[in-house]
Amino acid sequence: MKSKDENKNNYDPDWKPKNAGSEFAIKIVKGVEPNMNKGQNKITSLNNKTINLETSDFVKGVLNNDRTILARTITLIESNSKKHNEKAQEVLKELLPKTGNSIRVGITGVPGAGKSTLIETLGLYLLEQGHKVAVLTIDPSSSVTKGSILGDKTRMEKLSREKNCFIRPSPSGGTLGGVARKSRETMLVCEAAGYDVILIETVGVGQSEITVRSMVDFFLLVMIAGAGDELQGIKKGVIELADALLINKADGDNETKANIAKADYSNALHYLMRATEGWETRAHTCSALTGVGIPEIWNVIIKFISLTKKSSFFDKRRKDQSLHWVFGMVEDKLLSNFYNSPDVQKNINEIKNKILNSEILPTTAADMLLNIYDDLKENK
Ligand SMILES: Nc1nc2c(ncn2[C@@H]2O[C@H](COP(=O)(O)OP(=O)(O)OP(=O)(O)O)[C@@H](O)[C@H]2O)c(=O)[nH]1
Ligand SMILES: [Mg+2]
Repeated sequence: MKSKDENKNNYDPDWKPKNAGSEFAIKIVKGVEPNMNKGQNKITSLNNKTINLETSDFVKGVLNNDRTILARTITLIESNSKKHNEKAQEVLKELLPKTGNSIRVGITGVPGAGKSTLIETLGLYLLEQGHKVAVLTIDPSSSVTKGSILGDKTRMEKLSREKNCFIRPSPSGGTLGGVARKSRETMLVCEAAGYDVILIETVGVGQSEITVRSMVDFFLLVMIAGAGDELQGIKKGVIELADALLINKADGDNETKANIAKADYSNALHYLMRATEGWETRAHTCSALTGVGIPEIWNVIIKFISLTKKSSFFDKRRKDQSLHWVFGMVEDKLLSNFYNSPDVQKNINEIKNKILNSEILPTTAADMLLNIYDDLKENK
């Protein structure tokens, strides 16, 4: 609530304690509107232009791989404004026939395993081979830590200067579902712009690798020798998502250890489920720092793509992924409608308290909340 003594330029914050007296001295000072005509604020003026561009301008710009328009299209996708999202959907609809022609590779592994360094080295190698490479990262925690994004920018320094490479860090904030939806759409836009290899980095510490697995053709798990499975947080389930294990940092004193780890994992893999029908997941070694083993891992990926295309598992997986995507969006929308509905918001705290005080059963509470939501629907 703004206080009565609010004036045009400053007012009390919403979180001011109820009974605070004059000793509560914090005021919010209103920002100054940027002067858009003079283009003093780049972001606002960019947004302003974004709104003014026609759908056909976006579509043409992306298809011509105009990097500025490509970046603006992605900004539309990532925006939380309804207006921007509607525009983004119009653009995507036009671009859809031009999408799908890339090799989509997910790269996961614990923090520090060398994912970004690998992407830099592999990316440069792919550019030499004539590919166009887009790099996306999925990090739902980035809005809090900001750490890995900063790190990635410096670690992909050479790659980021290449004209046939486009790097886009994770959209910040929001739920993993929301971040993933945006990244999926960004991936499609990059494909329409002619990028034929999409590399998606995610930190392998939780749910995000399952999300990335559901977006890519090939899933690579980057590991380091000698850290111990426990330390690496690698669960059997994560290994079972992978199409290849890559033991990185096989250089200097570490090379022997990496080879031992490779043999250990190769044995273990015999007893695990395969991520992809008809494909045997194997362990490999590389050094992202020196480049040793990088062409070899790319050959593994090429072999995988050609084999799964032949067996039509490639198409089947992509179709399944589309379905997964659609229902994921439905679930996200339903959940946000539920939690944002005014009646649910009005009652949810009271119901929570009743559960905590053992006044009602959890099942009753769930019914109550769903009924409140239903009532709201009927009144509409
Ligand atoms: N010796 C050696 N060091 C490496 C290699 N690859 C990466 N490193 C180093 O390991 C550290 C972490 O590398 P990153 O590429 O940032 O690792 P990451 O997995 O992307 O880390 P997060 O993004 O923080 O999860 C850096 O200091 C790299 O220089 C390698 O092949 N050999
Ligand atoms: Mg990284």
